Amino acid sequence: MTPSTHWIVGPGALGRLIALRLAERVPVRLVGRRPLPARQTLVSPEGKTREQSLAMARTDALPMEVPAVVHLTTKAHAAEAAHATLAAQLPSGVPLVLWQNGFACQPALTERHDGPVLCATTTEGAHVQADDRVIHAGHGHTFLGALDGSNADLARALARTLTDAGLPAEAVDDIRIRLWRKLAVNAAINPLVARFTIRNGQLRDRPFRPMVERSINEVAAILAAEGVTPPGGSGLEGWRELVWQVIEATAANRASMLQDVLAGRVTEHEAILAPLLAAASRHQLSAPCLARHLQDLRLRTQKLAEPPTTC
Ligand code: KPL
Repeated sequence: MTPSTHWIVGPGALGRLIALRLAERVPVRLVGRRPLPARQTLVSPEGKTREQSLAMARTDALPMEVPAVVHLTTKAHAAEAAHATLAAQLPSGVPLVLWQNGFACQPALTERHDGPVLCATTTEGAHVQADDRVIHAGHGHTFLGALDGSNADLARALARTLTDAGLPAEAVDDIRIRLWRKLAVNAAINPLVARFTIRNGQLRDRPFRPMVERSINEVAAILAAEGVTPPGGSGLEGWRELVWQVIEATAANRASMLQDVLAGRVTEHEAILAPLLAAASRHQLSAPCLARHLQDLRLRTQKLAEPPTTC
């Protein structure tokens, strides 16, 4: 029998959004480390609620079924460990879609996975309201493709399935550039809003505006050296336009890194800032603001891991 079930591994906000939308079109199974209620509610950006039952499985006790596709939707820092657990239980050849932010796990997992690998980058906005309720906060667009441009038919077929399920998607042959562009936006916005506990729109005001500009200058210099262009194709101005456009469009939002900080979770700093700083060092560029953000966020992660002091 041809496998038809899409496994979504990592039932955070994005994972559950994808699962609940895809479930209207194809068989879906949501895979995670802890049990969640099978009955899930999705609230659309227009405020419509829709309840659905999803098939579930625990990562450490997967069913015998062979999935048609595995969508890995964990946070970036959890992706490689989740993949290792899965890979031990999957036959070879199962396509994998990586939905992570940043540019850390994508090259490693593309190399390691025994089957076709696509990367996805999306501007769909979602957050979890409860164990059984996800808010689809804003419509977006998804791009899909393999780092080396291979498996174009698979990317096109998946883009069609996602689009039919209400998540507009497009197969592309330059996903690497698109991943770096999202990383650039995340690097300019996320560390600052997380550090000052502010919504994205507050970055437009003093004293934050010059801080954003300094981050953009560093990001633009690094990406120019890496040969990554902004969407308009015109250097620093192109990056400034992109970042300020996103800040404007998401002014009322709390960025994902701020949500992680507020919830006491590890942030995605290693996936977003570390690849940029590695590129800076390859090109002998200094990036003091980005380096300071990475250092602060690493320090915070260390503190999270320390046992609470008792007296
Ligand atoms: O992707 C984002 C996030 O919250 O991580 C945006 C809204 C673009 C901010 O960087």
